[in-house]
Amino acid sequence: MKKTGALTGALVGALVTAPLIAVMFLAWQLAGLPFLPFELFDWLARRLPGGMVTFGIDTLVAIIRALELGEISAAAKTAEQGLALAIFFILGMAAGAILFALLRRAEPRRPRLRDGAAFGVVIGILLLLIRLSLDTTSRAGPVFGGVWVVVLSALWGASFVWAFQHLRREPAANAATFEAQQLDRRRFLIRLGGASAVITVAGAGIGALTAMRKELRAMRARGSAWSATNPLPNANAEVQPVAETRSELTQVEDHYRIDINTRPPMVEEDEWRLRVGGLVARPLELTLADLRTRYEPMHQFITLSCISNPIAGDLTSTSRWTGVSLRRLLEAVRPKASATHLRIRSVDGYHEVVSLADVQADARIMLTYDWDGLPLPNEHGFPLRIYIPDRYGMKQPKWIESIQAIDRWEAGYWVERGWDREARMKTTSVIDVVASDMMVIDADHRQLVPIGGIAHAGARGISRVEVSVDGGPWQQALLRDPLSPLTWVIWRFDWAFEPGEHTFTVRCIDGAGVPQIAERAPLRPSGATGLHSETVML
Ligand SMILES: Nc1nc2c(c(=O)[nH]1)N[C@H]1C(S)=C(S)[C@@H](COP(=O)(O)O)O[C@H]1N2
Ligand SMILES: [Mo]
Repeated sequence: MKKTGALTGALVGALVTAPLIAVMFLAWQLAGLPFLPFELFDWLARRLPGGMVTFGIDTLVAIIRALELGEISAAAKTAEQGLALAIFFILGMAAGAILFALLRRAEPRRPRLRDGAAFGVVIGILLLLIRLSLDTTSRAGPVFGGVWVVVLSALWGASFVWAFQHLRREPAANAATFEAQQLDRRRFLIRLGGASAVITVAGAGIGALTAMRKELRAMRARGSAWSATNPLPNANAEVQPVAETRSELTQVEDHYRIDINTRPPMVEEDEWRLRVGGLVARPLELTLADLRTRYEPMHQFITLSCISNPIAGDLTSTSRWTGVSLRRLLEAVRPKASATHLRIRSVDGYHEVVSLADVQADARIMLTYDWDGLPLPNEHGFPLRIYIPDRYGMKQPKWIESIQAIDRWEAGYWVERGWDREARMKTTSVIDVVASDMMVIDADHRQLVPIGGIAHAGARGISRVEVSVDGGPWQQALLRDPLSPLTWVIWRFDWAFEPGEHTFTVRCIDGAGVPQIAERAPLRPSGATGLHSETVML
C-alpha cells in the first residue's frame, strides 16, 4: 500500500478539470451559463492589492511590447484569459492532490461517491458566492446558473472518488495479483485520459465555433457606421497624412479596449435604467430611449487614451461620440446645495467621481450612448459611458448604471489603487512612419522622405510639432486640421533625404503654448512622459 496520494490526485485533478472547463465554456456559449474561470480571475483582480495588479499589468504590457505580440489591448485580454484558465486548471489539480491525500489518510475506510460530490458542492458554492459579488456576465438567471454550477461541481467531486476507487491499492496476496492490479490501474488512467481529452476537445471546439458564429451574426446586425456615409469635418484640410500614418478616425472594432473584465459585462437594454440620485431635488430613472429622445444629442470627435499607454503605444484611439451633455441632465435633477461631486457607478463595480463644478463649467462632459453612429459595442460600455475632456480613460466609466450626487470627493477605482487623482492627459507626440518608400522629388530637385505621425494633448490642442534628425535642430512639421479640438492632430514632415542610419525625434507644444515634457516618466502613477524616437536605416 503505497502512493495513490497527492501526485496521482493532481493528475486526476487535471484529467477531470480540463473537461469541466470545456463543458462550462460550451454551456456559456450555448446558453449563457456561468464560466467560472473568468469570474474567479476578475474577482481576484478586484481583491488583490492595487500595487500587485498594476505590477501584473505593467509586466504584461512590457512582455507584449518586447515580444511584439501585436496590439496591446487585444494581446493583454488574450493573456488575461489564458492566465484565468491556467489558474483555474492549477486549482483543479491542487484540489485533486488534496482530496487524494485526505482519502489516503482515511484508509482503510472506503470513500463514497456521495462524499466526493459533497466536496465538489462545497467548492461550487464558494465559487457561486464569488460570482454573486460580481455577477454582470451570465445571461441565464442566477437560479438556473446556480443549479448548473452545483450539478457540475458535484459531478466533478464525485469523479475524484470514482477515480480514487479505481486507483487505490488493495493489499496484494502475491506478486501476480500485484502485477494485475498495476495493469488495471494503468488501463483505468489511460481510459480516463482518453475520455477527458475527447470531452475537452469537443467542448472547446464546439464552444469556439458557437462563439465565432455569434460574433459574425452580431457584426452583421450592427448596421452601418456614421463614417461610412458621411464626410469627416476636416475633409478639406490642406495637409494630407503620410500614407501609413494611423487612421485619423479609428474604426470602432479597432478601438483599443481596457477594463477590469476578462469579458465585457452584458447589459440588457430592457432591464437597464440609469439612476440619478443622491443629494438631488428630483431623482430620475431613465431608459436608454429616454436618454436618446428627451435630450438634445451632441456629437464630438474624441481621442481617448489609457493612462497605461506607453510612449508611442496603441492604447489610444479616436471615434465620433454621441450622447447627452451631463449638465443638461443635472438641470433636470437639481443637485442640492450640499452636493460637490457626482459618483458614477458601473455594473462591473468600477466607479469614479467628477466634480460638480467641472460638470457645470464644461458642457462637453457627456453621457455617451453611440460611437460612430451606432450603439456602443458591449466591450466599450453598452449602454452608457461618460466622456470627460482632458482626462485619461480611467476617469471615464463604461457600463454606467448610476450617478449619485455626494458631498465630498472620493477615490475612484484606480485612484484607490495608487494612480493619479486627476489623471490629466499628458501631451504626447508619436512618429508613425518614416516612409522611405514614398520618396518624392520637389521643385528644387531635392529628394524628400515623408515622415508622419500624431500629436495629442487631451483637450488642450496642439499648436506646434517639431522633428529633430540625429540630434540636430528642431524643425517645424506641418499640422493637419484635426477632426475636433479634442482629437489627436496628424502631422507630417518632409525630410531632405540623406542615405545612412538616422534617428528621428519628435516633440510638440500644446494649444496653450506648453511644451511636451521631454523628461522620461513611467506610466505609474500619472501617465508616461518622454520623447519618441525612431532609428531607421535608409
Ligand atoms: N466600468 C468600467 N469602465 C472603465 C474601465 C473599467 O474597467 N470598467 N476602464 C477604464 C479605462 S482604464 C480606460 S483606459 C477606458 C477604456 O475605454 P475603451 O475600452 O472603450 O477604450 O475605460 C475606462 N472605463
Ligand atoms: Mo486605462
